[in-house]
Amino acid sequence: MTRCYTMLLLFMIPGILLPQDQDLLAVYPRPSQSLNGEWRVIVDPYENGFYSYRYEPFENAENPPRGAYFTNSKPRNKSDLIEYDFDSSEILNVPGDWNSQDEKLFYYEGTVWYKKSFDYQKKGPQNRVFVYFGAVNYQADVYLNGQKVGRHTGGFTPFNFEITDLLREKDNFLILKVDNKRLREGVPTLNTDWWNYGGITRDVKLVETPPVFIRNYFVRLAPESRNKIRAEVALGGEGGAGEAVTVKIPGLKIEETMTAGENGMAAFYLPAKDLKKWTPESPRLYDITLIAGQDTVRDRVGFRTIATRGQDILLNGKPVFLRGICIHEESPLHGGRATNEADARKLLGWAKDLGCNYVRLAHYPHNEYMLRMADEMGVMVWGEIPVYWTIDWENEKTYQNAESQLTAMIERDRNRAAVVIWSMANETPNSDARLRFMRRLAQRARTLDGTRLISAALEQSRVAGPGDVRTISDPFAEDVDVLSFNQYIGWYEGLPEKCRQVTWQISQDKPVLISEFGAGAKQGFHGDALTRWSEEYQADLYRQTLEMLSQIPQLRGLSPWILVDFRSPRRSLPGIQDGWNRKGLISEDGQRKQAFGVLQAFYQKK
Ligand code: GCB
Repeated sequence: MTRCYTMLLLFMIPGILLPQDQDLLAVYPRPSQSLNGEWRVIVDPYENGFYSYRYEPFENAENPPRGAYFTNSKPRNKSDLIEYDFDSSEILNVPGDWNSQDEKLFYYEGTVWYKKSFDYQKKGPQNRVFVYFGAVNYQADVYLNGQKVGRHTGGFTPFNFEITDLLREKDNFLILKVDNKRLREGVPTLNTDWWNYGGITRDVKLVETPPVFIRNYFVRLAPESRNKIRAEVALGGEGGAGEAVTVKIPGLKIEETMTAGENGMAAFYLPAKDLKKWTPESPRLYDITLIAGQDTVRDRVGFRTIATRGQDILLNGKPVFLRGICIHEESPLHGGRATNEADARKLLGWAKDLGCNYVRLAHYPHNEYMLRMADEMGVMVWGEIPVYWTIDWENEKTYQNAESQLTAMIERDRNRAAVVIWSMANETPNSDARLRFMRRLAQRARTLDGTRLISAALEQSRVAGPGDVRTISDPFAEDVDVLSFNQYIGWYEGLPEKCRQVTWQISQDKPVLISEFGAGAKQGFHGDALTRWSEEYQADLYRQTLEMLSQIPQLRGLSPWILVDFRSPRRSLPGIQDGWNRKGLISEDGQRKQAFGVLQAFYQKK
């Protein structure tokens, strides 16, 4: 079945794919050459390889001196002075943070240089080659064969650069200056409650495409007509306009072709007859193949709808309760940042053992394996950007940084049926500047993807007057689809019995999610329910909190803080915390605490 549509269709619903972005976005489904593995590194706290002794960046010079580390210079003769040598320097594994690989880098925040050598045989003479990074925390300056290819800011989102013109068949050297210094104007800012793991923390790949290539695509149920699939395909490279684009979904007997328009985009409406919707109980994914000229991309995509009606969240039109848990991107298998499929399977497997159908991936975009695994395992996802606590709200550059992280997250993950909520921020203090910032972000998210719910983890407040009545007075509550907030009654505020004194008056006619609650407990430490840090205290807090929150009529889900204990430099109490936030339901070495069973029992009844 082949049909052609005019490009007029594209303008009938808000533009989703952005023609101005030239990045190659669909990377995981493509064949690639991995540059994972051992990289040579030089730790450079004074940025000696980047700045001259007059503190001028070497890269600004027309001919950077050989002392610039990205030139990868070697002594030319026995008298020559070169004060570094990648090839006899230490080794770190990529993907991986440096903190958990080398004891002396445990607390390090600054610059580390990375170098990898490789050969590369292009498959077609006209083809293009890109170097792709799943994430580098926090700023990466990238050089190939001594030339700068680009800079990227933001520690949790993917990026790539085209390197076609610089690439050789033999002895390429790829060098990165990676800097994880925290910055007041950064996103996140100086202060967080998680470890600032530095390094090339996700996969590195070389991806080859034909001259015209599929840059990105968005395939989902058409928001305006639920019995149709909407597939948009954006081509990159010269000459995308007029290229034939084909979408095949064999499981639905779909194969359609159309011609890309002036802007290199093709947009299809495809019949969705007999389609099995994606649900947590039955996470059906369909193989899809996209073909444009010589380029082919294969992916697996699920179809479902998510919406709100009054105070309900509707999954495929039916009310659903989100039985969730928060997760940080830390590996229970090898320590440090989680980096691979096995980590994702372990973390999401534990969430499923707890009875979850939903996870909040806090507080930044997690690696792509988590999202793909959530699709496969049937776990709904809240995705978030690190707009956390006291961001520099007045600073336009900070806004642009947050917006580009939001864009990169949505563009990477919007084909994942698992994702149901985009979160703009966590516990941000109310002010006019902050409200403007957040509203711009929410507007941007809706433009990029009108098919998900928008939220943010807000804070609750006390109503003046008699009794202890709590409410949500944050004006950003008007802008969200789902009203979410964190609360720590019984931990930061009084003892667990306080839950019995508090009542809730939430006036917004929206579904409510509790994005966090919790208490610290050291696994194996026992006492009575009033003994801080004991498993019994944490379990009692869970019991009392669940009882209290169940009184909120609009309650449609929870994601308590947190699945597993995680490293935080803010948590120093010897013998108990030792550098770990202990609010996990599971210890860092995989032992369940009593509260795990309390939440599991609650979820069994939901
Ligand atoms: C919060 C934050 C989270 C912290 C947690 C805590 O409200 O959102 O990032 O780790 O509290 O343990 O205090």
